[in-house]
Amino acid sequence: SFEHDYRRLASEDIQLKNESTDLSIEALKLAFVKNLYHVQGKDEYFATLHDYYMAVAHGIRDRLTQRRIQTAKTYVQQDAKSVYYLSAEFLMGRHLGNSLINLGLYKQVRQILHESGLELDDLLEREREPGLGNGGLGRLAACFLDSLATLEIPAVGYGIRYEFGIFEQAIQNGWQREIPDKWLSFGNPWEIPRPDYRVAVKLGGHTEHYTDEHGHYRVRWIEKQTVLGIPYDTPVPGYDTNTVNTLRLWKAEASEEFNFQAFDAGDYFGAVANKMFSENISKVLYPNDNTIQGRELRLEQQYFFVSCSLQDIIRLHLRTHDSLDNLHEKSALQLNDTHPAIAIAELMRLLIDEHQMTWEQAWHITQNAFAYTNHTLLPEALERWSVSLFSRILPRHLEIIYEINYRFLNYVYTRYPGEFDRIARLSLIEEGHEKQVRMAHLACVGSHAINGVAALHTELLKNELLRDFYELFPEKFSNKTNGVTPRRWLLLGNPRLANLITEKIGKNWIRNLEDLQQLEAFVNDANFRDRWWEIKLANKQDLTNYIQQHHGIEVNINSLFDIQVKRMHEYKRQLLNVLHIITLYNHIKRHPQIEILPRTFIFGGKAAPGYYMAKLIIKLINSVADVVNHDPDVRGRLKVIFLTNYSVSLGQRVYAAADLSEQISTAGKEASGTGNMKFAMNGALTIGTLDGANVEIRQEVGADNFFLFGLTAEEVSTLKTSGYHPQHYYKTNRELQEVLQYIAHGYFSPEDINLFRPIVNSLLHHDEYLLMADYQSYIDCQEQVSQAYRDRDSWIRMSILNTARTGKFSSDRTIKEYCEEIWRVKPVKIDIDACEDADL
Ligand code: B1N
Repeated sequence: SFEHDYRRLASEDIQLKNESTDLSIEALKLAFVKNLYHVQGKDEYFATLHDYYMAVAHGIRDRLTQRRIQTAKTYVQQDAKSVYYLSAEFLMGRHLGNSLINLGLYKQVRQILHESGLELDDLLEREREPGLGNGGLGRLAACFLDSLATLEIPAVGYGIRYEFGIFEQAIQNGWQREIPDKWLSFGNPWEIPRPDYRVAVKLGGHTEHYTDEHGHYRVRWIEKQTVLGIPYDTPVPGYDTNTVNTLRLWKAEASEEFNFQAFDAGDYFGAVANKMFSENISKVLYPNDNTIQGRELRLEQQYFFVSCSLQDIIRLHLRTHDSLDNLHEKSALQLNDTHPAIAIAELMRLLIDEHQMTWEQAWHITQNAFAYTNHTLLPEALERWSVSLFSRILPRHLEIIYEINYRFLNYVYTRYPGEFDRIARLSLIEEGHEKQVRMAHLACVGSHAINGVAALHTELLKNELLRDFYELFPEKFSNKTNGVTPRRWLLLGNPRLANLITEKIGKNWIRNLEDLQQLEAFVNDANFRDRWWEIKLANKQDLTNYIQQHHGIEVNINSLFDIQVKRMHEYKRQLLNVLHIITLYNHIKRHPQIEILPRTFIFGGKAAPGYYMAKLIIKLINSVADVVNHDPDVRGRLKVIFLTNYSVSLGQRVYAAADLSEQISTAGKEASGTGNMKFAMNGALTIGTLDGANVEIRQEVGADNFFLFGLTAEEVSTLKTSGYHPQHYYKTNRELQEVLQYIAHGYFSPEDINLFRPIVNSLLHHDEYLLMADYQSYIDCQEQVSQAYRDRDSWIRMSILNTARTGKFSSDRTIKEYCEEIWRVKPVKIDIDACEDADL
């Protein structure tokens, strides 16, 4: 057998291990050449840049493989408790650069390639970014995986291997156009399919209740169809550790049994239709951020990946234990928002129906295994599924949810006898003309821990959105302020700054970001400040070159780079930023000789394809850009750029080049934000509201080093309940009138003067996000920014202090808190004898 042969070969010490683990320059060179030949099937005569990228990627993946096997083996041998992070999105970003950084091979590989006449940067650009997420929520999951591996925590990320990730954004005549993201068409060297670990997932049909041969009451789910889940594994290396964890994503395929059945019956098209139905499940990522689309396929996606993952976790557990009684002692299951919350009913079903457990025991295990993170307070993002849809797709789960609810509401009644309003508010089922399952309520009841993602957000959760649950189970609630990985967002994205920091304080900061504090000792060192500034200018030059190349727009690197990159959403108020630009433009038009600080306004972000207002705002930004960038009165003092197709890779260029970070959401709406942290870490100053993690960033960097404006969350709420009248601000503010009139009268849309009317109407008559109320405060604050930027020396000091004081916002800190306070998991050291200490 193969296994026998393999064992014999391995014992005869065929140098398999050394060949794919050797990190020496000679071994790497050889691996690249061999892979070019044998994996890509090319030699230098035929090879393209993409072939070279693939050859290097395979060489690096081979070096991760031995570590991953060793990691998995060690976890099993030590019977370690493991984290399973369930998320519908993982926005990983490109793998090659990150793998080189985390393996400590970046500089060596760059050198090797350079000696062969290849530039690493060119190869890195050949990698198609896996865009399997929308924005902050998916990127947070990716930062968490990096920190888990770096902290040597046993962990698996479970999600969906979408065939099409987030659409590619094109801009046509100023409008967003969506292009399908065919990210797999040139192959993906980072994943390994594992068809031997496939699982079957049922959908639809009905249930049958019966008594088994022991006289026990049981339920059978007779499904309408079965879909197969095939796992694809991607290695997740930690920084400067031997740990390599796994991201396991599920692809949906047709189950052969079903196909053949239909085929045998002569129903050829029926068989093919089933195949299409099955493969549709993992076909495409829903492109909404912070809103739901209550589609049947989306519920099927959620259930599909959750069921695959739980079956996989159970299989792994039973490999080393003979029962599931201690499942919760060996597994911490984290729900990344409610998208995987159906896992609570699915684990109950698996334990009770498939593993013959009692309700009470199954419930004990479920509650102790699960924890739930809430990521948003926005009502349009709270998941509710109609009971009728639920019963059609997941009939057994609906029964289980009703049983959970019945028992839960009985308990509520004992705590609050006679309080029927409270019971209705807490119920997992929302009554109304169409009954709905409230997924957040299911997540709260089925979990032992519930957390928000920033201090303010957690307070609002406890006092508003989940108030009744907080009163019932205060001990379940805690805050876990988000963080970002300094490996990708500083070391990889800003190598110049990273090198300067390492030169001054050593390289410990990469694993222990609080060490950045030591930079404060250099704020009074004029030479250090000069170098700090030169680096910022060099990064701005890089971004300027990118803009020149991709947008054909000339930018002045001495202007203030004022940047807002994030998903397009009304609550994030890109429109408020535009109102500021038009305000400055109006100043210039009225007084062409006016002294004005040169600024480059940079935007980037995708709008959900069905989000009309967000798309109109993109068009407005591009229309304002057209006018401002070409008006001779402006004389190049203002430039407006809308970066097409904002992504993780573009982010890596953008954060390093920013002077000013726009974090201007309506207070109380942005749960945390994580871009805000990436900017501050890279030495940008923030102009922001007291929203999400901005509050904590300001606390850390100091009020003097942060530009604060706008209403507080409390003021927003008071203003709204007392009756908000946006017209009041319009009538009393001359400048605001002028600015809105530009838009209303078609100044930026001469070809269709009413084009932007809906924007003006919305501001004047609803203004849900209080732009009018915050306008003057924002404009005044921006004037302070301009003044501050003129004092270069003081600006650089503030910039240094921002970087020095963002240690708290490493996702390593966040993950340590989850590990200690929610998951109760400990690091496991991985030994690799053959592993040499590669230097950075
Ligand atoms: O999650 C991030 C936070 O930093 C952001 O403030 C928050 O807006 C973001 C439905 C979401 N919340 N909810 C979503 C994404 C996709 C979807 O289909 C909701 N994204 C967030 C990380 O905590």
